[in-house]
Amino acid sequence: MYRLYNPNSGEHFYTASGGERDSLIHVGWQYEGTGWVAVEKGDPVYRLYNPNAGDHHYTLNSAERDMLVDCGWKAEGVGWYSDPAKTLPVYREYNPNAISGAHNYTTDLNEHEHLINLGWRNENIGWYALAPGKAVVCQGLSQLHVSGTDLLDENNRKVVLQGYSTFGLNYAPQYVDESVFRFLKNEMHSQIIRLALYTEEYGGYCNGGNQAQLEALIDKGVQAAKATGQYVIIDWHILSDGNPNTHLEEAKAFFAKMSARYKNEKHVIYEICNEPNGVSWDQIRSYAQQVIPVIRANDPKGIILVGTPTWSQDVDIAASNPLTGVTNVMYTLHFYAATHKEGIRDKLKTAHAKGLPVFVSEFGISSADGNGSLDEASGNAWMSLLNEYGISRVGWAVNNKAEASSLFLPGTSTALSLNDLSPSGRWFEETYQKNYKPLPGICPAPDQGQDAPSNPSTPTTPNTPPTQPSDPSQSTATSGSLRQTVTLKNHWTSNDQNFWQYEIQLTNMSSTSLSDWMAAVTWNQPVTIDQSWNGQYSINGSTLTIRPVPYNGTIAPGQSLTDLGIIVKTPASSKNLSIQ
Ligand code: IDC
Repeated sequence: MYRLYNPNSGEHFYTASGGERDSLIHVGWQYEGTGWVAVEKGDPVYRLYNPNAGDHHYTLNSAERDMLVDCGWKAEGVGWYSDPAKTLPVYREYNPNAISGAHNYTTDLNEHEHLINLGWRNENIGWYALAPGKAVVCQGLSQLHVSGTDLLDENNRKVVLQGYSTFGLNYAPQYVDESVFRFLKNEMHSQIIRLALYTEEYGGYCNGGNQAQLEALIDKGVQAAKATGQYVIIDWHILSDGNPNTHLEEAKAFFAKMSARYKNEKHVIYEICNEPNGVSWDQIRSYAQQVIPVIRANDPKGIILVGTPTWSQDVDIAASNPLTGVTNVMYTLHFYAATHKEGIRDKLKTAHAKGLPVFVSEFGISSADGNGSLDEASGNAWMSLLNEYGISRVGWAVNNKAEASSLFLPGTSTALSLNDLSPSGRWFEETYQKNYKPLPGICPAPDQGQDAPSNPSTPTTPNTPPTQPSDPSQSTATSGSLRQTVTLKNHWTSNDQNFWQYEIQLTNMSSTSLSDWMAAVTWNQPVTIDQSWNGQYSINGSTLTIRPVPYNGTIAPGQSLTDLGIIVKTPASSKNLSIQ
């Protein structure tokens, strides 16, 4: 049974069909080897599909199948067979926080127990297998390539990278360090680090900087990125030297050296001019047409990023006359959200419509000068568009300078913690956490997953499915076709009592209408009701039962009741109320 993973919904899916496997891989599912070996004939395991949640469910129990069909699930026939000799149990667990991908199935007892410790519900044995499966491990960083407007990995899966730019290597070399890069990856959800090598600024590569030292720092950064599993950009950071041709010869010599050194490193990306300014696209184009062949002479594949006019804003102009005869090239767009808004987004829309591959190799939510006030709303509007187009993004900058775009607060050291984050750093951490898409890694070809396990008694270790972080102020549960979401909206103390206000949302997940519904909420301790609305509420100890009032007794298919709510009280000493 092939096992596949959908990084968008978190669902694992199992199929015996190689054709179905391949078509799912083609649309972005990750191949994870085999889940188990099934018998060819035995007890049927039914496969069902929930068109609302986009989720599959599998069961041996025909009564459970029929009940789900009544609730609107689609029966998809027999998925596979369970071994009547009960050779090897396939355990089933349920994640109460997930809407889709809520079940996991495994023959590995360790995985089963691990998930239960993480808060999954034990649903015991789903069915029986003949032998364990064989997980494939996808690891390492895949060589990327450009296709249309997209960045794809070696398995042609779409990749959207997010990460951070160092500050100028000449100014802040101390952040080029494996421990810092590890912090950015583990705590700030980074997958790519940009090494900003200023050319003309004080102490830059073409302005008195110690070139050997700067190159050693780049090498340290390239190695640290690799050691922490991140891509890395070598950024020729022109800025006050607005015309890239000013240092054309130095750029050619530099990229000849870099590409010779890193031609076999799949994680290295070259950015040949940060922010051209006061110069036409024709001049930048001519520069690029000379520097790119220098890189290609050594490294035929590495991604190359090319700056665009007006501090890398005019992607629309580049799109009207892109480079020719080059491959794996993308064009950069930079924005600082407090300054650059709809007008620059329109340029991106124009460029995207013309098929220009765009990479946001630098951005911030401060003003264009890297300082001033932050505009998170504008930053969020930018994120939606980048997400819609699947454009990779790199934030400015890993530093503790007293300016708004620094990720870390002034005075903090390089022994970083999340307490060191500036307001901009906090926005990046939260935004990147929300948008995180795991890197797929280099996966063995599917056929290798067909091998019979060499030692059937050794349990395989399939990748652990993602657990949705449980939000203590919200709880979601589904019972039959009713999904309930209970959200803590407010909490206050008055007259020596704690008051907790909840909003309750009920959704009919089925395709038939639901009447005489009943919902229940259980807390970790007894509560009493202070106020309630739009339902009949009764408390028994720590359990609340909700039944309809005359005007909301029926919920149409797919519809929600959103106006139910309650305020409950606990004694002053009971400060930790949580939903079970
Ligand atoms: C800025 C730094 C600032 C420094 C200046 C010149 O934040 O402390 O004084 O460079 O060395 C860019 C550039 C990037 C700028 C950044 C903020 O690529 O080098 O860094 N910015 O001004 N483009 C738009 C904004």
